Amino acid sequence: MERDSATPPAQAARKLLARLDLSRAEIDARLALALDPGYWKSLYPAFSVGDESSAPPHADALTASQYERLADNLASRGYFHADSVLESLTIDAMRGCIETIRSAGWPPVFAYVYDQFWTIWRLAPIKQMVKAGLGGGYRLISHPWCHYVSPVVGASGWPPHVDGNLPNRISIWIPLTDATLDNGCIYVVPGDQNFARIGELRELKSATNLQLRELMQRGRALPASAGAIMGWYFRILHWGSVASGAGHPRISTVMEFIKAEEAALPSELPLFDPDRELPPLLQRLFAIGRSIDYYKRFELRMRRYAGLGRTLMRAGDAANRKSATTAT
Ligand SMILES: O=C(O)CCC(=O)C(=O)O
Repeated sequence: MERDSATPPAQAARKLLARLDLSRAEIDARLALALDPGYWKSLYPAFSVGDESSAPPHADALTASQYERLADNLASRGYFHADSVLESLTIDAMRGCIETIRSAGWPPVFAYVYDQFWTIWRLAPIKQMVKAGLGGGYRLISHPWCHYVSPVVGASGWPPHVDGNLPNRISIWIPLTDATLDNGCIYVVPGDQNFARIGELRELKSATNLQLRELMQRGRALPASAGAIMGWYFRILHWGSVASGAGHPRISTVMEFIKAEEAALPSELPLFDPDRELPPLLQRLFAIGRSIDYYKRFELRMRRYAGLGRTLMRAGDAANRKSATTAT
């Protein structure tokens, strides 16, 4: 038998956490529900599952001067922030969906079973900005996520990180409630000026006092109203800040994109073409499962759902293989 080399407190903590994991019976019951489009439709009737004919949301394209400014910010600083871009009707419905999913005991990312969480990325201003960053023909990466920061003291978004030390990728983040200085808005370290030094810093296992102070001083808070769009290249350092406890939850959704000519990592597959049909339910569940597994390093509470995530990936794998065969 293999010896457990963890310290006794670490072993005790692991045992305690393991008790929170969904049981096999709970995973099976949830899998059966997750595979049933009828269940999702009755849970949130305002949204559809696999209905290509349902009306896509609307958003005006960015004006030429808006676009020029934002594209310039993205090119020079590595990120952009556009307020008041998406209609409140669209945003309210998405927020309502996440609240409903959560109340039914699912992690918020299950909102990605619904068509509307996929069609949002096809809206004109988002397409304009992803194209500005990556050129035409880009694809969606299988890493959807929904962030939910409760309005309690000490709750926080994700700690400082880069989305990957990889070129030709961009993340687009949409706040579904106002993201404020009090409820955990995003901070970035712009990639301008001494970007090379900041880039190196990201790789360091520890930082000097000077590096740490420089990094803190460069951090820029990005409060944003619901319906804004924000985006950053993968190598831009960013984080969700710590909430002070007052006000409303900070809810947001995010999607990652990759340039047409860039080779994806296996962990980014399958990629989705934003100009083709929406992914089938099984592939959505695969992407949800993958993200749960991937992002539990940022959100410890996702450990509880890790077994479900892996089960969804196994269920979705056949759909991935089928779509890879049809695409060739
Ligand atoms: O919303 C957050 O707290 C962090 C968002 C983020 O860093 C991301 O999605 O990459």
